[in-house]
Amino acid sequence: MSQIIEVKVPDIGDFSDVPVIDLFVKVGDSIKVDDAIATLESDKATMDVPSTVEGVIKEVLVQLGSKVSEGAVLIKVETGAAAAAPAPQAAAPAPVAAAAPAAAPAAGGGVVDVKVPDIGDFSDVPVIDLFVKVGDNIKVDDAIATLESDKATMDVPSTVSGVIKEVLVQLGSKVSEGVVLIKVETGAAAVAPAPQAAAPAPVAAAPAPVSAPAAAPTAAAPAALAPALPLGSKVHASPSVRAYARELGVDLTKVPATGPKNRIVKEDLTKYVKGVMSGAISGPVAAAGGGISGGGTLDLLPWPKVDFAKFGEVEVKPLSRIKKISGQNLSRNWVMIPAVTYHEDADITDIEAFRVLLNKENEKGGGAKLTMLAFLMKACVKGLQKFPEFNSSLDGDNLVLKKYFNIGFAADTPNGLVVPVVKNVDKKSVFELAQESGDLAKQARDGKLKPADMSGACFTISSLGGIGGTYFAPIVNAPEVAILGVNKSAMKPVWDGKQFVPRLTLPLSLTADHRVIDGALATRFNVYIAQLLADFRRVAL
Ligand code: CAO
Repeated sequence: MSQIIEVKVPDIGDFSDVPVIDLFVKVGDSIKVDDAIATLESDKATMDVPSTVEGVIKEVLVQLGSKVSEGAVLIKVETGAAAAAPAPQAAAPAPVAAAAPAAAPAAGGGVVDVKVPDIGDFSDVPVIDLFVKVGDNIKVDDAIATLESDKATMDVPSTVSGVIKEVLVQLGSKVSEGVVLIKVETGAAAVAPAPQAAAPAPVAAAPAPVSAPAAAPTAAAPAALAPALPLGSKVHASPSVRAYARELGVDLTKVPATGPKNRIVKEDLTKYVKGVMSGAISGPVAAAGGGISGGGTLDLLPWPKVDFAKFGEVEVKPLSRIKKISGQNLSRNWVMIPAVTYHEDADITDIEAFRVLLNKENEKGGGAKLTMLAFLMKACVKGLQKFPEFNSSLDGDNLVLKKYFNIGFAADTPNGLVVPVVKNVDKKSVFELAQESGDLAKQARDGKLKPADMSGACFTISSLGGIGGTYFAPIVNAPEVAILGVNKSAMKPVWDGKQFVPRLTLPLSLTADHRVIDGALATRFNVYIAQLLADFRRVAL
């Protein structure tokens, strides 16, 4: 007996009048439980609305751009024996690529090979993730493994339901279309309950799509806020979400899923990372980008809430806009970059004497005062030219090597730290660099820098030399991969082979992103900068 059932917008939290930004259905389509009908996007979230019934769509009551709220009817579906789409075993399209045809299981069951489907022109693609083991119950569409070619990452879903009898691949195996991944015993005893074609849930019982993933695709799963997956659960996420998680170093088993069928969607990941970084969520984020051997995790406790006034008088001052922005950048860079700081001493006795001499000569002409920063910029560009990895940025699995040489410098201002950028340092004289960095530093202090003055840096120098200090560990200014910190120079006794001689020594502190620059390279760079500063004639070579 067929009947017409309305599928409505479920509970979508506090949102109303949310625009439909994607519509996946049309009249005449066969639809199954959990198939996405439309995507809604509020200013806070994007959410797919899944169907709660199975059947044939008779009417679509919304269109792209329609604004909907809870209870609005999206589609009318004819359900029942005549209208119902075929059971998933028969249809079961693979989400990524057409599944390799599996031998049809005999009615009473049997062992079925699940093979790598058509994966385009790729062959010998490595298995980078394996979600199954012998004895697991698997359902149609459950991910078996993730394959990653140099162009794409793809999950291979199961085309059958049953119990896994054999797993024929392992992490790192290279596979091509037709290779058997697993053998599954299907059939009455082994098969997981098939999604029900009958008994559609009344619309009123529709699960909320954002927060109520149904573990099994039954029509009337109760709505419940998705917790992080219990330990040992399989993670459901698209390849792009997995790649994003790998990039961020996030353990997906810790991320609460809000997508259909308990899938983790990109917004879940973003929300989780924001939560961890702000301290609102106490959760492990893996040490960034897998750059640290051992893949250790970092447990972040919630930010302590203390009533300081209990202990004495306090004054509450809002953070400046610059402090808020730089604070977010610094936190991200501190958490996500596996950074190491390397120290070196540079003998700047001669270059300082030269600088003082030039400034004396220059006094009469009224030209710009030569600063140590200008010499440092020139030396750093020479270093970037000799060691191009320092003039790069990470972009996913690629390293972008820049052929231009723009140097940022940290400037301390009354409102906080900013980083003006001197462009094309390789093409400018030390005098020009002194003049330009001085002008930019003044604009920074006056709050007059424009966004263009602060963008495009390849490498940053943070000079605390005018203040003091011996060494420090600057934070890499992402997406750059290294930063050079300098403190105040001091006269130190240096052994020349025969005796101690007084030399003006500049402490260098180079922090580098270990994903790009290893310790040997960083030390070579530091040594080279020190050599250039010790004998600036080398810059001309
Ligand atoms: N060793 C010894 N003296 C140094 C020195 C060094 N490494 N660097 C600068 N000096 C001296 C200068 O020669 C100058 O002395 P005189 O006035 O006698 O000529 C004095 O210190 C002041 O220099 P300065 O720091 O104002 O000028 P600068 O060109 O060297 O630096 C700028 C400009 C913008 C980098 C600096 O003003 C600044 O803001 N530094 C702070 C950067 C910062 O906050 N970094 C931390 C970032 S992470 O929190």
